[in-house]
Amino acid sequence: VKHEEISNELWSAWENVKPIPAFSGRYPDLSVEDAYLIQNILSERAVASGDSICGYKMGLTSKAKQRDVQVFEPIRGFLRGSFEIPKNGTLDMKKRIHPRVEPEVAVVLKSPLSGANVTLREVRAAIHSVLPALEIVDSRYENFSFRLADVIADNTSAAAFMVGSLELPLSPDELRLTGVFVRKNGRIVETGAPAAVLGDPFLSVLGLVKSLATEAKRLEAGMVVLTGGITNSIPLQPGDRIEVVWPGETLAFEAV
Ligand code: OOG
Ligand code: MG
Repeated sequence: VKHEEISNELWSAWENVKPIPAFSGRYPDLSVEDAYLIQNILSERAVASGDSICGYKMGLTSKAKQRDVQVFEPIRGFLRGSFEIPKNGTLDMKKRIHPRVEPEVAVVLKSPLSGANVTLREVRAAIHSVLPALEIVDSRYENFSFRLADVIADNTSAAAFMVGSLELPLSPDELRLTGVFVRKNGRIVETGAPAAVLGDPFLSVLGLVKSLATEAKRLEAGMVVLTGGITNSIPLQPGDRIEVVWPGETLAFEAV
């Protein structure tokens, strides 16, 4: 499989805001291992272009999201520093192909996490804060249509994210049942709770650390982790106003 060639196509699709056909059709043997190698080329290229890797994301950690895209395994991607959008900001739709928004729980770390044998207790001890978040996903593939290896190669559709500042409960029991809803142009379109994410979003962080360990990588202090969409993602059109409402904090933006 031609890792460089595939990563070039994905990079151009992002830069030119032009979707491409999924690779699994053209390269039927494209494996998950190939896909992570391609993703790594994209992350190196992002850093070489002056961007930073400010954290990682997990995807497809809820049943809603898995059904959404018909891929039934959790996946990992990286977050570029330039992906972060300010609270109450705007999302520039001219730079987007077919973006969607989803509510997520973000975790910020106070100490590094590494190793295939990491425990949930170690994950909890390394957490600085649990924060409301939203992610914008924007697949580089035509019709938002892909298979497992495609979406991993495409850095799990990562495009942008927003993180709040009001801390959510650190206790898994409380966090699980802290509700969230999404309003689009004043109407509630999705509701959910962090329990949707593997029953406990900290398990998503655990899975991420184990997955990074296979490449001898780790999470650093200060990194942000998106634990995965809680509900279906919501398609965005120019002019849409989105509010992700958590108890005590609303994350809002306007697509322009
Ligand atoms: C794949 C990325 C999934 C999540 O939170 O589940 C994801 C996609 O939906 O395009 O970010
Ligand atoms: Mg997501």
